[in-house]
Amino acid sequence: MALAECRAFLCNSTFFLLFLCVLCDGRFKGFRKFHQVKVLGRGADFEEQWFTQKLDHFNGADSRIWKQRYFVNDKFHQAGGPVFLMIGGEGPANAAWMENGTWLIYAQKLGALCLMLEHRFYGKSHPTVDLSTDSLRFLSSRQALADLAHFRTVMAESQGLAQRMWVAFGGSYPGSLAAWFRLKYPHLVHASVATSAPVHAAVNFPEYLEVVWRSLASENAECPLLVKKASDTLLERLKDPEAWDNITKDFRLCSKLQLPSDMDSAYLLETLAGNFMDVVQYNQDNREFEGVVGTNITIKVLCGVMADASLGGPYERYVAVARLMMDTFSMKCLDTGYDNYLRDMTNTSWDGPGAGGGRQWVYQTCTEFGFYQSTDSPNQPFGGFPLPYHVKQCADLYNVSAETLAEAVAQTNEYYGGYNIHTTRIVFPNGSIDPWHALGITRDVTPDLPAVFIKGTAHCANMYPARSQDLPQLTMARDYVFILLQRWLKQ
Ligand SMILES: *[C@@H]1O[C@H](CO)[C@@H](O)[C@H](O)[C@H]1NC(C)=O
Ligand SMILES: *[C@@H]1O[C@H](CO)[C@@H](O)[C@H](O)[C@H]1NC(C)=O
Ligand SMILES: *[C@@H]1O[C@H](CO)[C@@H](O)[C@H](O)[C@H]1NC(C)=O
Ligand SMILES: *[C@@H]1O[C@H](CO)[C@@H](O)[C@H](O)[C@H]1NC(C)=O
Ligand SMILES: *[C@@H]1O[C@H](CO)[C@@H](O)[C@H](O)[C@H]1NC(C)=O
Ligand SMILES: CC(=O)N[C@H]1CO[C@H](CO)[C@@H](O)[C@@H]1O
Repeated sequence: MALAECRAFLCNSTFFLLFLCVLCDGRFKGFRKFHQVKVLGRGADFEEQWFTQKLDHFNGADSRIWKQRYFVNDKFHQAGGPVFLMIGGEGPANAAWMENGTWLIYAQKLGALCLMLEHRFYGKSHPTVDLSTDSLRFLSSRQALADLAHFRTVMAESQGLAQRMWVAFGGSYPGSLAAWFRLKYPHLVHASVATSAPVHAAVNFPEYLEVVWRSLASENAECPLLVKKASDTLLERLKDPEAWDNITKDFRLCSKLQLPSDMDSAYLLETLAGNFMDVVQYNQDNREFEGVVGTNITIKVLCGVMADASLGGPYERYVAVARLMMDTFSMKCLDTGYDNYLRDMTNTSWDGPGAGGGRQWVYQTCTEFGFYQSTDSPNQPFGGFPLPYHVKQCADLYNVSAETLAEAVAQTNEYYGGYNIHTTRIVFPNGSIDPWHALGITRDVTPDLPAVFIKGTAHCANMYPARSQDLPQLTMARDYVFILLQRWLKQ
């Protein structure tokens, strides 16, 4: 997404959950929902390039093609050096990564050529004329991996890079793709760095909010308890229509609260819980270079508000958190109507409000991964958005039934192997604060499939540029990945 488009979208939207233009995203449903993250756009020095790609890699009789966006940084490239391929994910590829990021430090030391390929259906990589469910049939991780394979093959031939060692990088969903690229195409990719990668698909992912509890508790044991009290009070008040006027004012809702269905209350409650989920997922990640606003809102800041008795009881503090987030992202009001959400998410236009990635990513969750962050566990602070709320969206948005979803998720694990990954030369960094580690590889599978556990860090922390205040274990993790790469590039 170009800077101007990105801004225009953010400014015009009354959509609460805004989209971001980053790589290690995690935003959309699953990788948290659509984020209330503002992105200014960086990396403008890197020219967009276009690669001719097949629409359907799994049908030899289908010759349709489209143009896929990619970026190149040859600043560090030395003759005979490796080729680093950064895998794009569930949002526009952000060229800021061509300018900053740990992978570039490795590239500099190893003389690597750096490429980044945008994921089909996101950003400017449009394989079809629209986002109808008929078009979205061509959106899957398998097609995306085949895109990567074809890109790798053609670039190797045309640029004389066939004898080079290729290394795949990715964080979050693209981290899984980096692992699966090595797994499914071992002849094309020599090694992978799969950061914060959920390799196991699951319809229900209640562990996400359990980690949110623990991550809040790691700041202050009282913090998640206060959040739970506030959330319980809100749930109680929602039962009384007389209280709805106050709730409307408290949370600055765009229109007077009405709750015609369970979906509406679930959507409201999930939106408000999202304030905490987003902050936990990206706690202290060094994302400024991506142009992300609001990175100074940390777990410490939220727990500070929750502990501030001068604001009133836990409910009033929860309200204060919601207002802090809205002020940070310059949002005038919060649109929490499920109908509006459906209207936006069923718009099939590339100019539509869901096209920033939301409509596409939720489709992938409904047809491949699930990853629904439900409130089904007793050991988490929130209430009111159980699994059926998430599953029903698959039917409402794409006519995908609960049975079809369950089969699709099982098939994803059958196809990739889930935790039971059999290959070599993949490193799996994970952060203890990051809720996604619950679906990741967190223990060495074999000496050739090592995990790197980073205590105290959030989603994809090791991918971001180093800072002086980084935890020593984060610095060590970056160094360890480098040592592995050095070793593997000699094999
Ligand atoms: C709404 O808030 C006002 C002021 O905070 C309070 O006096 C009133 O009792 C509340 N109304 C309901 C129905 O809870
Ligand atoms: C990003 O890279 C540019 C150019 O190398 C540099 O000036 C800037 O300080 C970097 N930003 C971060 C956050 O590392
Ligand atoms: C975050 O940074 C912005 C801009 O620098 C500042 O206005 C705001 O007060 C900061 N918020 C917190 C909670 O520190
Ligand atoms: C989809 O979104 C576009 C851009 O916002 C808008 O012009 C169009 O009317 C919307 N389509 C429908 C069916 O609502
Ligand atoms: C939804 O899916 C069902 C079962 O596959 C099918 O019979 C029905 O026609 C579909 N409805 C729409 C609107 O596509
Ligand atoms: C939270 C978690 O599961 N962390 C694991 C990450 O991986 C290391 C192995 O390098 C394990 O020791 C940690 O337990």
